[in-house]
Amino acid sequence: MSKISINELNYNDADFKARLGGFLSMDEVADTDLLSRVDQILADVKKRGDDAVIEYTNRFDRLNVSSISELALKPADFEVSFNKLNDEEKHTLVESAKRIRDYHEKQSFESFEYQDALGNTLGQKVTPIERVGLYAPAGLAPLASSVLMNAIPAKVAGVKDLIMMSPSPDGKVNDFLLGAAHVAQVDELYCIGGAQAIAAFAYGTQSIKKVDKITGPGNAYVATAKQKVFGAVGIDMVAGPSEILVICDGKTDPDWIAMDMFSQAEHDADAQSILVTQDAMFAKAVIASMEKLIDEMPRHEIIKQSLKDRGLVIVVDNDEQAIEVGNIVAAEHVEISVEDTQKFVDGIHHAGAMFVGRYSAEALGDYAAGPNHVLPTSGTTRFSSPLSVYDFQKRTSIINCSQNGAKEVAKLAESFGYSEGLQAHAKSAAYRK
Ligand code: HSO
Ligand code: ZN
Repeated sequence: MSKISINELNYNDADFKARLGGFLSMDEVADTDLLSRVDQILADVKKRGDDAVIEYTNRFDRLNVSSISELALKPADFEVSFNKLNDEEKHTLVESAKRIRDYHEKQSFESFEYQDALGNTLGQKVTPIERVGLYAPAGLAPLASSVLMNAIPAKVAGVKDLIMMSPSPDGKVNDFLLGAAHVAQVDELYCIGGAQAIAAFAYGTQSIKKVDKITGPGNAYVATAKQKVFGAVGIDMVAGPSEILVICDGKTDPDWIAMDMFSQAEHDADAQSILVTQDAMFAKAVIASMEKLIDEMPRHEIIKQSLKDRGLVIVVDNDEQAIEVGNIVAAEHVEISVEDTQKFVDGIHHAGAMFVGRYSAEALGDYAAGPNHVLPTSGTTRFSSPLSVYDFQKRTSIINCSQNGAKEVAKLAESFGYSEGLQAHAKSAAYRK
């Protein structure tokens, strides 16, 4: 009896693109119950502040606190958590953080200024966002790597106050997660989770100052709350389930490819792993590897479910078809496990991150290669980019006209004002002629 069930497609199937499209879209079932509970929590925290946050936290995390200060941790507290880690854990956090910092230091918008021919000075002033809220889920798989991936670009951008919220169910904190907060130089942490954390970030309370932007992953409550508070504050992105598309020429060890597919599938049952290859025998070999390796996986149930519902093995005839499929899927992660990688790097235009060559497993990038692992999902790579230093900066335009330089610009503006029927604009400009 086979343990793995995965969907198989061939580029030459008559209805190939329609079937592929069917696997890519997820049915969006609006959970009206969840939506109204989130609405209620947001409204309640907005109205009652600290008291509401304390009540929800006590109820959902089974605590018994009477003030926000009992939920607050300072950098010295996360340092205590860091010091409890063993040497390997400490090294992992410190070295990964260093690599992530090195990469992100290459990013950032630059301020500039130039003089036009008329003698006006025009420019752009870059300013970091002042106060950022970073959410980190606790629960089954607290992702310390996500703390690094969110906090480091914020700090590189120059964010002054980086406030983290993460729940402490039954009063338990995760030392590895807090250790990551220490390494990433988080400024303050509240043990608050769920929609109540997002509400406190967005609206502020008597004890918690509101932030300007919220980033970081979370469960359905957190994700929904983030979408709803957008406008009052900025948010990073609306993340869907994680995806990987692996293109392989059949010459990589099938165990490696099977494990790369598993690494995506183990995130959750909605995650998607897709293999594209010209070698039908290799496709079979990867499935055989999956059969062999699945029992070793503690999260085998999630993996099997994900592969069954959303996993795909696609056989194509040539590189061009593989590239076309890559561009249709527009995946969050694209692994290019082939000899001649450049053709694929050049040909695939829609991908959150590319993992080039047989040694670049997605897992390396998830944790420690350097680039950010917060990536656009669900085909949004067509128009958006990985989380970066740019997301924690904003730009202000500078317009500094001299008396002489203003004259010509004012004539244009005056004329524009009349054409748009905006008299005051036209006159205001004309005074400067
Ligand atoms: N693959 C996830 C990131 C992650 N993986 C965190 C493990 N931990 C989204 O890119
Ligand atoms: Zn991952």
